Amino acid sequence: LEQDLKQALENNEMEVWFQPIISSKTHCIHELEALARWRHPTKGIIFPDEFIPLAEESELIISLDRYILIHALNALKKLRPLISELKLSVNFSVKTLIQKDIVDFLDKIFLETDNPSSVLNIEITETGMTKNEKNLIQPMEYLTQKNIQFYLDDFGIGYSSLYRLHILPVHVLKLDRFFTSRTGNGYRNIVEAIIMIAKAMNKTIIAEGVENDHQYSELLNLGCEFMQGYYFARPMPFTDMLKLIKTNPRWIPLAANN
Ligand code: G
Ligand code: MN
Repeated sequence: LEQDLKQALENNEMEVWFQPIISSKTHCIHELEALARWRHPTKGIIFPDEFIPLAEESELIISLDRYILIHALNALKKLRPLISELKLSVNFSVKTLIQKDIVDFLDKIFLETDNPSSVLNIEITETGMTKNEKNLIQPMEYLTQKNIQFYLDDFGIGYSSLYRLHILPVHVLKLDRFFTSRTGNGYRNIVEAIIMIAKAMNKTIIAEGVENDHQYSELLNLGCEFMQGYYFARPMPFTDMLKLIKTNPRWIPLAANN
């Protein structure tokens, strides 16, 4: 599979799909998350949970992250005339972020794709952070000065160190789908506490994996400002995203893509 994956990048089998992140109250599109999808010649669409862990074991993850970033920024350039301040979230491995040439690489890509650096949010997970904590601070602070924001992905199920939240320039916590799906199931207090911690630390919360009306209203009542999930829209290829934005320039009709 690893050899397959290397070839997939060379043969452009890797696609970027987009899922909107929605403002809870207005249902306006706040930004888009870029998600990797592998269109395998014989196996069909393969989801990232099947190939990211593998890619993480090698240096392949760096090429993959960079590939997704370039393709997503090219797509964003085409969408920005429709929603002028539209932003993009891209998932990065810690490995990708601590590459020595990361700043030069990003500068070059912003120039080539004709996007300002401020359009980009970088999502990172806590996996791999413990080993590389010290090496992370410098690139994160430098990129923050270029108005790139950092999101902590899958928050609540990993290490979720409050100390780390304090020392790293993280702007947003993405509440893991695990909690979103259990708001009515004994986890409401934890979700409420996470939202309070975020507010106290001056960070924004995005709830991932919102799938139904019940989860939506619970999270809204708990003060969660932004949401993402099948309830609003599924991840979709660029052409579908373009169509959706053209017909609904600012807001997402509920279950537009279900
Ligand atoms: O690790 P990260 O949180 O970036 O992964 C996001 C993944 O979750 C994507 O592959 C995406 O397709 C999937 N996803 C997005 N919204 C939902 C949802 O509402 N329900 C479920 N089950 N999965 C979702
Ligand atoms: Mn993510």
